[in-house]
Amino acid sequence: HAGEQAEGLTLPLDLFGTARRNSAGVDITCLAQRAPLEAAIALAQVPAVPLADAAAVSAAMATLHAGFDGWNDRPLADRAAVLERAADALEARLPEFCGLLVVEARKTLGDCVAEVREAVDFCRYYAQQARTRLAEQELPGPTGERNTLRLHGRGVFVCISPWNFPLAIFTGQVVAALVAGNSVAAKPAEQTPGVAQRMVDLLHEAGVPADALVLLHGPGETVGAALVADPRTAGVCFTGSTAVARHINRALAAKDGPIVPLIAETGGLNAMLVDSTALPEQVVDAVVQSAFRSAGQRCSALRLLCVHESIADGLLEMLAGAMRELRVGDPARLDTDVGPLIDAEAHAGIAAQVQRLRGEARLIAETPAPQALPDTQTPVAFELQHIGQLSSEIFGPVLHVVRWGGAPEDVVRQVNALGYGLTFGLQTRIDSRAERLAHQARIGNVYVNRNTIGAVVGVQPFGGEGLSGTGPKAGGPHYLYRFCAEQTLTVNTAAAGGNAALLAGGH
Ligand code: UN1
Repeated sequence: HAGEQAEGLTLPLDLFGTARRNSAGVDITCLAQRAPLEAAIALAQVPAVPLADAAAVSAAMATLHAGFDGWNDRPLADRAAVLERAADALEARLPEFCGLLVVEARKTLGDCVAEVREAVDFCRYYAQQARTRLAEQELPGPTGERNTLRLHGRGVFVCISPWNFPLAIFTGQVVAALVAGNSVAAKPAEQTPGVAQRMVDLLHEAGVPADALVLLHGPGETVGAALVADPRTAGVCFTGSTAVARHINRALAAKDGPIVPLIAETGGLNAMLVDSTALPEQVVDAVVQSAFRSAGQRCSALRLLCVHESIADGLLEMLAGAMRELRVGDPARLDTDVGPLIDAEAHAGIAAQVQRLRGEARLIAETPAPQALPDTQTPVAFELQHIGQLSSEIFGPVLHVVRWGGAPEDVVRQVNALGYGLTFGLQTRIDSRAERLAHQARIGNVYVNRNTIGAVVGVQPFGGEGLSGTGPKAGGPHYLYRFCAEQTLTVNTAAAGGNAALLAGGH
C-alpha cells in the first residue's frame, strides 16, 4: 500500500515498517544516517541535574522577574532570530539528542528522530508566526486619532511539561512563551530532566539570556506547586494529566493578586469509528499505529475502536494477525516497534489495569514478547460490551474495542459523552458521513481514513476541548496570542503639540 504519513515518517512496509523516512524523504535506515545514530546511543550520557528547593525557586523567580523587561524590550525580530538559531543548532545535533532520548525516555529510535524534528519545527514555526502575528498593528479609527494594537509578554511564564515528549513538548512550550516576550521558568518531568537540561543549554547558547530562561528540576508537588503559587507568576502552560491541570487551576484561583491564565493540554479517551464501508487493511494499519506506536504513551493515542458489527469479525481477526507481527523490545534497535514504558511505576499501574480487563472483557489479541522484558507492556486488545464500560485513560498500549449497529451518530454522541475531546478517527468511504460526524464530534483533532497520531506542527494544529484541555492549539496560528498581553494605544492626533514622539513611532 501507499504508506501512511505520521510525524513525517512514511511507512511503506509492514506495520511500522523497517524502512523509515523522515519528512524530507531521507531514509534514516541508510547507513550514512544509521551510523551516527547508533554511535550517539552508545555515547549518550544523561547529564546529572541539581534538584531545586523552595529557596532555588524563589531565587529563580526573582531573576526572571528582573530579566523580563530586558528580553521583552528586545525587538520581535531579534527574539525570533534566537529561535531560528536554536532550530539550526538542534537540527545539527539530531543524533546526539536522539541518543539521549532513547536512553533517558526509552523511546524507539524512529520516535526519537521524529521528536527532534518536531522540536526543530516548533522553533521555526513560532519564530515565523511571531514575526507576522505579533507585529504592531495600526487599527482603522476616526479622523483625529491614531489607534495601535501592540502585543508584549505577560511577565514570568511557568512551563510544566511531560515525559512522553520530553524534547518536543518541552521546547514548544518554552519557545512559544519566549518569543512572545516572556521570561520563562521551565519545570520538566522528573523522569526526563537530562534532555530538558541539554535543550536549555542549547537555547542559552543560541542567545536566550540567562535571566530570561531558568530550568528547575524536581517533583510537581513541591517545585511545580511553588512555581504556580509564586506571586510573580504571570501565566502557566501545562501539558499532562487532567487531574493535575485541575489542581493547578484551583491553586491559581486561590491566589491573591493578578488573575493568572492557564493553558492546559491534558488527556484523551480517543475513539475511532469504523463503518461498514471502511477499508479493513487501512483500518488495521491506522489502529496499530495509533494505539501501539510509542507504546501508547501519547495523549493522542487510540483507546477505543468502535467497529460496525457487519465487518467486526473479519477486521478483528486481521488486527490480531497484525498485532502478532509487532516487534517488542530494545528501543535502540531500528526494527523495534514497541519499546518499554517510561518506568517501573507506570508499568505497575498499567499491568494492574490489564489484569482487571482480563477479568472483565474478552481478550482479542496480545503481541507475544520474545522474552520477559523489563517495564514492558506488550500490545493488547480487549472487547467491551459497550462504551460505558470504559473507565479512564490507560496510558499504554491497551486498546478497547466495541461493536456497534444502528446509527453512527449514536456512537459519536456516546464518544462526546465521555467528556474528553482530543483526537477522533473516522473510517468510512462515505464522504458526506465523514463530514457530518466530524461536525458532530466535540473533538479537537479529527482524522478521516488515517491514523490519529503525529500531528505535524503548523499543518495539523494540535489540542482538544472539554477534559482534554483549554486550547489554543499547539503548533497552530492562535497559540502565541495566549502568551501575550495586549495594549491598545489611542493617541489624539488633533491635540495641540505634545504627541510628536508617539506619532513618530518612538518607542
Ligand atoms: C501528547 O501525547 O502529550 O499528535 C501530545 C501527536 C502528538 C501528541 C502530543 N503531537 O501524536
